Amino acid sequence: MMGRLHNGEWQDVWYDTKSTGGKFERSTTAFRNWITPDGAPGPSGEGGFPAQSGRYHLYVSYACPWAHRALIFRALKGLEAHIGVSVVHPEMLSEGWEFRADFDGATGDRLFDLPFLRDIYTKADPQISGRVTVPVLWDTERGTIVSNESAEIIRMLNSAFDDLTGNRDDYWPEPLRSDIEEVNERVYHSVNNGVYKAGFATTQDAYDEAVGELFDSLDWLEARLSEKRYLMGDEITEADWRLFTTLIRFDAVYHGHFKCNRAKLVEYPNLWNYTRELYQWPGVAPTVHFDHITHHYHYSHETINPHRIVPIGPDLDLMAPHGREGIGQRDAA
Ligand SMILES: N[C@@H](CCC(=O)N[C@@H](CS)C(=O)NCC(=O)O)C(=O)O
Repeated sequence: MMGRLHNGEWQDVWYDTKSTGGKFERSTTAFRNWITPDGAPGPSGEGGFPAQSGRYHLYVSYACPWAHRALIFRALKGLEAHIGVSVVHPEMLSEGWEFRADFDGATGDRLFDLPFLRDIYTKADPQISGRVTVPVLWDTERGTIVSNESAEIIRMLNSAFDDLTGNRDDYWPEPLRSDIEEVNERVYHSVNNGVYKAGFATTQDAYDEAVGELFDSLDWLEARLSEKRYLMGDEITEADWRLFTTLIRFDAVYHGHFKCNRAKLVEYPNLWNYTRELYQWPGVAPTVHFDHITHHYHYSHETINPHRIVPIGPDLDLMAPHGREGIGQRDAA
């Protein structure tokens, strides 16, 4: 199974849920610096990471919902020509994420041709301890990791490169920030991470708690989206993109593999239409790779699916008209 780094050495261990009563707990992230327009320090970490074309590189998995956020923001903000990408192989096994390229879309390590993602972490810090996760935002000039926290990477991409690209679309608008944070908080704990808590639970109680909170939140979101076109109203924000990366994976992996099966996403009219609208948003569909998504989860989690059988479905019609145009308009009138 997968592992972690301890003082720069690879250890092959699965998540420890014994110490937490069968509950899955996601560990905190190590690199918390920020790219800013002029290299001034951001809200955490140190400065010295100015926005420059061609300087930064994103390491992602197409399977991973957290890495997917970063890929979406790279597309929405027109950063494809400015930030390169390397895509790991969807199988995350005893060596952790690998740069094998024998899967359609897996690129290998485009910067250093290293075999494993952990080699990027030890390049940044030879003594590092912790999990080796995607996404990773790499600085080619200083030869280190700027950040491996997707929530912060998307905020950098949202604005740091605006002078360079001229794209001033803002998914983190000042007047909505506290409302966005409030929704993010619930969505993170009960939905984005909630599906993992359900899937990785090793006691019935831990599963019951996670899956209960998950579906309470999906009901709440369904009601909210029956009145608002987007989570904050008429304007699409980061809150929507953070929710989207979980919803798009829901029926393909979380419903079956993670036992989140009280209902399917397609059974929620508003959530399903909303997911299709976001999927159809310019630039977004090419960031969604169901082959990587389906293969990764079913193949990598031996404790859940020991025979690594990758299921056949479902067949989702994501390009069907979403019909969301009129939602929320009555209130505005
Ligand atoms: N806080 C991180 C979490 C990223 C994360 O957990 N990524 C998963 C893939 S979906 C991973 O790389 N897991 C490997 C591991 O935990 O060892 C973020 O949002 O950027």
